[in-house]
Parts: sequence; C-alpha cells; structure tokens
Amino acid sequence: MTVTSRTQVGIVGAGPAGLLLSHLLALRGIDSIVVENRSRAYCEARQRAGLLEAGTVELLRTVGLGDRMDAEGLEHGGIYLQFEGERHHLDFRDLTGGRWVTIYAQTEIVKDLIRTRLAAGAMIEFEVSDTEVGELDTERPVLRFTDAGGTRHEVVCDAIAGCDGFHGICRDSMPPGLIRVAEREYPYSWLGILAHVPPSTDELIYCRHQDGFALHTMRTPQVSRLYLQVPADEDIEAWSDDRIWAELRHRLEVPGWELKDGHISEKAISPMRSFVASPMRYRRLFLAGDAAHIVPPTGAKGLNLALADVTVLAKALSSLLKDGRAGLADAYSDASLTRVWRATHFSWWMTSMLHVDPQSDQFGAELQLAQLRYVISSRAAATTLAENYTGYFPLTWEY
Ligand code: RFL
Ligand code: PHB
Repeated sequence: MTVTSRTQVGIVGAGPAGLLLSHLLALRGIDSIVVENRSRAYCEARQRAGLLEAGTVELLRTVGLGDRMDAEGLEHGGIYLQFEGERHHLDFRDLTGGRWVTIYAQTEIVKDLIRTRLAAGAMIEFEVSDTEVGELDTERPVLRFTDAGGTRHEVVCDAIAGCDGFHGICRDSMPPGLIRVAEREYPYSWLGILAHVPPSTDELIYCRHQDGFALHTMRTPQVSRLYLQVPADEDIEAWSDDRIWAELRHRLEVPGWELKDGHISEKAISPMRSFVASPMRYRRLFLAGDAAHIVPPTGAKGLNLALADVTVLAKALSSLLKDGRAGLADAYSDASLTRVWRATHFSWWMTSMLHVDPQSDQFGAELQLAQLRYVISSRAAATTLAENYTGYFPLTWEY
C-alpha cells in the first residue's frame, strides 16, 4: 500500500542544507517534508566541518538559531600559516576591516536545527529507504520513499530540493545529458581525529611540511581536532594513535611550542576532491550543498556554501510558490555557481599551496614556498587569503 500526501517542498537529506532550508521556508510560511536515510543519532554525530564564516554566523543569528552558537562558539580573528619550520600569524580583523570566523561544529548546527524543527512540528522522516524523485517534467514533482516502519509514501510537491549530499540520488535523477561536471581529484587524503585534550593553540594552524600538510583546529576549549595529509589510498589501520601523535608533533613542530596529546575518540580518512555540477536546477528540482558541489576542506568552505545555497533557494522558492514569480528560481543556479566557483578556486588554491603533491618535483615545491612567503609578506596577498577565508560574498536574509 502507498500512502499519498501533499506538501509544498519535498526536501531530500537532513544535513545542514536540507534542515536549514526547511527552517527558512517555515519562516516564510511554506510547508515542507524532510526525508533522510540515516538515523537522527547518526546525523547528529557525523564529524565534519567546524568553521563558519561571519556571514553564516550572522544568518544563523537572524533566523533564530544563534543562542547556543553564541554561548559556545569560539570566535577567531585569524589563522597561523606555518612552513619551513616557522609559524606566521595572519590577522583577519586587521586585513579585512574587522571580519572574523567562528568555530562551531557542524554536529552542533545539525542538533540545533533538528531540535528547532521538531519543536515547530516539522515533518522529518529519518531512516527512510528507496528514496526517488519523479514527475520532474511537471509542476507537481513527486517524492517517494519507504518509511522506517516499511510503509511506502508518495508526496506530491510544488518543488523538490535535492540536499542529499555527494552520494545522493537527486543529481542523477536529472535528465541524462543535462548536467555538466567539472572535477579534480587530489592525490592525497586527510586523516582527521577528534581528541579529548584542550587545543594547543589559540587559532587554527595550517602547516606545510615537507612530509605533508597538517592542520590543528578545535571544537571546544576541551576538545581538539587535527588533520594529517596521508596518501590517497591510505588504510586507517596503518595509523595507531601513537603514530598519529608522533607525526602531528613532527609536522607541527616549532621551537618553544608543544602539542598536547589526549584520548582519540574518532579517526577517519576522507578523500579530497573538487566537483561542480551545473546547472543546479531542472525545472522544479533544485540541487543545494554537497549534492551539487564538493570542495576540498582546506578552505573550510563546504558547509558555508551549503548554507548559502539554501538561503538563496528559500527566497527563490518563496517568490515562486507564494507570488508565482519565477525570476529568482530562474536565477538560482547561475547566482549560486558564481559563489561556488569563487570558493572552488580558493579551496583549490589553499590545497595546492599547502599539500605535498607526490607527483610534483622540486620546481613545484619551490613554487609553493614562494607563494607562502608572498602571502605572509605582502598585505595584498594576505588580504586575498583573508577576504576569501572569512567569506567573500555577503549573505543576507530578510523576512
Ligand atoms: P550532507 O551533510 O552530506 O547531508 C546530506 C544528507 O542527505 C542524506 N542522504 C539521503 N537522504 C535520503 N535519501 C537518500 N537517497 C539520501 N542520500 C543521502 C545523507 O545521509 C545526509 O544526511 O550535505 P549538505 O547538507 O549539503 O552539507 C554539506 C556539508 O556537510 C559539507 O560541505 C561540509 O561538512 C564540508 N566540510 C567543511 N565545510 C566547511 O564549511 N568548513 C569546514 O571546516 C569543513 N570541514 C568538511 C570539513 C568536510 C569533511 N569531510 C568529511 C568531507 C572537514 C571534513 C573532514
Ligand atoms: C575543522 O574545524 O574541522 C576544520 C577547520 C578548517 C578547515 C577544515 C576543517 O579548513
């Protein structure tokens, strides 16, 4: 038996993009359903991003999601860039006229969003299976899924948002031949750990070492997050906790500074890729976030882009569904892709400048060092990094 129902917007995926979209639509009086193939606990625990641009922070505040972020988030006014055994500070506030970033984990944003949406009576179906989107050539696209209890559902929508991440089904549901993909795979991965030890630094350390990139970031004053460049096909079993700490200590070493270690509660290896699918829309099916684009994490842009996409999309859907105006929906893909390509370039640039490419040679290494020396010595170059890192395109939300 199939249960048929009706909503205005069907949202596939309860990651940050899908959840924020359902919240923003609700603020504009638009109903939605969110379907998610994982459990609530899994979505709330999945370790991912940690760094928010100032515009993302201001958006979350404006839409009523700022309380815990303001209490627990860590505001940072710069980063350290380390290479050739020396650590240099970049002061974003000075370089950009006062801009900053905030450390507040994606897990916490997802928890805040799920709690807020459920308290408002929203429909979020976790642990669904066999999600499908159909009738895409009509003005009533259909979202189909099987709920956790085994009942098949068919939801007739006015629009569908594919917020189902890189491995989701929405992108591939677009008509064959429509989507063009531009992508780059990098010949290395990141091994990330979550460690129960206070951070050994006040701001993030991005380090180029001849044996590979390392990043020291954090989650809270008690919890550190660290990353190491490892070979692309690396097996996590090759990395005991002791080996990870020894390698972090080796790469991050500078005279007079010490890396504190502690219990590692999580470790995982993630591949690095750049990927942009365009257009991000077919008629009334819209893609947002990682479903449409992936950036390597070195620029800390993925989560910020996902939240920016749905902020623009919520306005476009509101104008389409409430006022019958298609202008913003028609502009959605191009407007998003301009921002996406800026972030794609920045993330590629940070990645290529800081990682050791096993296929490169002395010439490539010298170019990286020349670029790093330029960034720390030229105010213009440092400002380029700072204005991209803190967020180049302003995000606004009024309702
Ligand atoms: P998500 O978070 O992948 O959510 C998609 C959701 O869709 C569900 N799904 C389905 N649901 C129903 N039916 C199906 N058929 C489905 N298929 C999939 C999935 O279960 C999931 O819940 O995508 P979204 O919402 O677009 O959010 C994107 C961000 O998660 C991502 O861009 C960032 O985490 C990237 N990223 C970072 N971004 C930043 O802005 N700052 C950072 O500091 C940062 N650090 C990172 C990162 C990503 C990393 N990894 C692991 C890739 C660090 C790392 C290591
Ligand atoms: C993180 O805190 O997980 C993080 C921060 C900055 C990055 C990537 C990841 O560039």
